[in-house]
Order: sequence, then C-alpha cells, then structure tokens
Amino acid sequence: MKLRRLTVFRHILPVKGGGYRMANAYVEHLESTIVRLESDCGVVGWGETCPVGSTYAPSHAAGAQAALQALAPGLMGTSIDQPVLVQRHMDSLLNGHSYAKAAIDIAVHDMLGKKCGKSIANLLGGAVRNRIPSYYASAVGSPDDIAMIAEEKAREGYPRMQVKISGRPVEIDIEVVTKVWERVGERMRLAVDGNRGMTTRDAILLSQSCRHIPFVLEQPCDALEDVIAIRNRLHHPVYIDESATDLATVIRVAGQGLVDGFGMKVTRIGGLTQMARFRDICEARHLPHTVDDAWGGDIIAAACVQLGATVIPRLFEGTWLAQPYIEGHYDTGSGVSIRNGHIDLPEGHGLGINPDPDLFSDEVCNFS
Ligand code: 0XW
Ligand code: MG
Repeated sequence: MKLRRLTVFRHILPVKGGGYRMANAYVEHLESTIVRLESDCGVVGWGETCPVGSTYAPSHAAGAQAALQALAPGLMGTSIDQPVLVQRHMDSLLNGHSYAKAAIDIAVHDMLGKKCGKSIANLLGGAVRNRIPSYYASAVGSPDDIAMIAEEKAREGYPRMQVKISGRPVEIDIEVVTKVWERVGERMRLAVDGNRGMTTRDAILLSQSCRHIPFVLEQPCDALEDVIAIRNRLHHPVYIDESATDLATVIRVAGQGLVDGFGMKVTRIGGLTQMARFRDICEARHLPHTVDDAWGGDIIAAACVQLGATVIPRLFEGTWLAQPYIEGHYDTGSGVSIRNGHIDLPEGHGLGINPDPDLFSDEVCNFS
C-alpha cells in the first residue's frame, strides 16, 4: 500500500460553555489539524493533532501544519504498510515535531486496520475490554464550584477526577482539594494537576497540608528535575505529564524509579507506535498511566480509546476526552462519547469511526 494523496485541514473547535483555564493556558477555541491519507488502492485514513493553545506545551497549530507540509513531499509514493518504518522515514525527513508526526502515524494505523480488517486495538496488542474508564478534568476554579462539579461527576459515574490547580495562591488550591475531598470522599479517585505552574515550595506545602487526602500529584513543577528533587518530601505519589516528552525520558524516570506514574498524551510522544512502546515500558515497571491527549475531536478520541483498551486494567488511569467540551462529532453516527464516566471502544476497523469529509473544508495543503 503506497501513499497517493495527503491532505491537511485546519478545523476550529470552540470550547462549549466558554473558556477552559489551566495554570498556564486559557483557551476559548482550539485549532485542530486534520490529516487525510489516501493509498494507491483507495484506502483512506484519518489523523489529528490538536495542541491546547500555544502555551500548554511547546507545540501549536501552525507548528503542526508547517511540519506536516515539510514532511509531505518526502512521504508521497512511499510504502505505508509498516508504521515503524513510516516513523523512521519521517525522522529521516524532519527532526523532532513528534506531535505533528503523530497525526500521520494515527492515519497510517487507521489505513492498516481497514486494509487488514482489524481494529487498531487489535493491531497494537489486543483489546482487553471494550469499555474503558474515563476521568473528568476540571478547569482551574473556585473551591465551591469545583466541589460541586466533583459531586456531579461522581454521580455521573466517573471513577476518577483530575482537579486543576495552580496559577494563584496555594492556599486557594489547598481549599479546592480539601472541599472536593469532603464532598466526594472515596467515591472517585483523585489526581491534582499543577500543569507545571507550582514552585517546589508550594507543591510541598500543598502535599503537607493535604496529607490526609489520597490523591496523586500530577506535574506540579515545570522542570522534571524539580519534580524529582521534591518527590521524597511529598506525602503523595507523583506523576509526570508535560515532562514525559519522549521515550528516552520515560525510560530514564521509569527505569530509575523517579516517578509513580504518568499522565500521557498520544500526540506528544509521537503517535500510536510510540504510545504502544510507552505502554509496554510502564507495564514492565508496574507504573500506572492515562492514555489521552491535550484536546481534539473524534479522531484523537478514537485513537486514545483504541490504545487505552489494550492497557492492563490495574495500571490504567483512564482516557480523558475533550468531548464534554465540544459540540457535535466528526462522525455523527458513531462518534466517541463518554457515558456514565466510561467510553465504549468504537466498533469497526482501524479507528472504528468514519469522519464526515464535508466537515473539513479549510485546506492547508494537498499533495498527490
Ligand atoms: C486534562 N488534560 C488531559 C487535558 C488538557 O489538555 C490538559 C491535560 C492534562 O492532564 O494536563
Ligand atoms: Mg496533566
């Protein structure tokens, strides 16, 4: 199967109900980048990458689109049956830019699944279940508002909630975490996400003040070295998210036992090929992790759920989806949705979804 056509689209996703605030990012709409690949035998595959604004991570929509335009000419006419070889070929054309390459890698898996008559989960090790847990992520908000949302999400059936903190005095964050705990107790497992925004002082203060509350502390500080430096002064397990940029870092922190788990993004690590390797490294060291992404529509959602379904359940911390913050679906028939805090694995081959091509009209480039 050879690549005959590669088209890149821009697609705007407004945030339902207003803006979304994190420690270092505020977004009212997201610019997603959609990739459509077509093979010489007429198989079509879809990929997506959607950085959550331009300050959450060193990635942004225009960067993804520029990288894809740089990659496209060198990919035309090449064999796309072997995702590992496609990944190596992309690396020979462009250094870095994993979050852009991820969109190609996802589309290649979609095509391969369709060609072989298999879901991506079954291409990448095998689904261990067809319904997986999600988790709800709040925005940064007031203690009472977030406690109320926590109550609502516990009732909806979410097994886990991620409480966003930071970007303001730590005393407010301590109050948020305390009120959420008082409200929901052990009905939901809790993660508290600083999104790189905390000083080591505030992370230690928060953990000490909330030592009676069970939660995992996710990416409190910007520098990985700071997270590692304070780990033994915390009362809580510590996960990294934004710092887990590549497999070399993952191997180091997992191998040396420097973290207790990960919040993990498919596009940041470079796509499904890399994410399956990440899953296996975590399994070898018994490290829990999520399988999600920064934002995106049904294509990203399906990619996350397909891989999430292959993770050994005791290590799986869930798949976060942007879907509750998005109006509508790319696939109006079988889009990926959260019901009662859980997500059904899409049925069908490849990603298991069929995006409506008429939704994507803002073409960035088209190579054939
Ligand atoms: C909650 N998320 C998975 C979605 C937002 O993009 C941020 C992210 C996180 O855990 O940092
Ligand atoms: Mg996080």
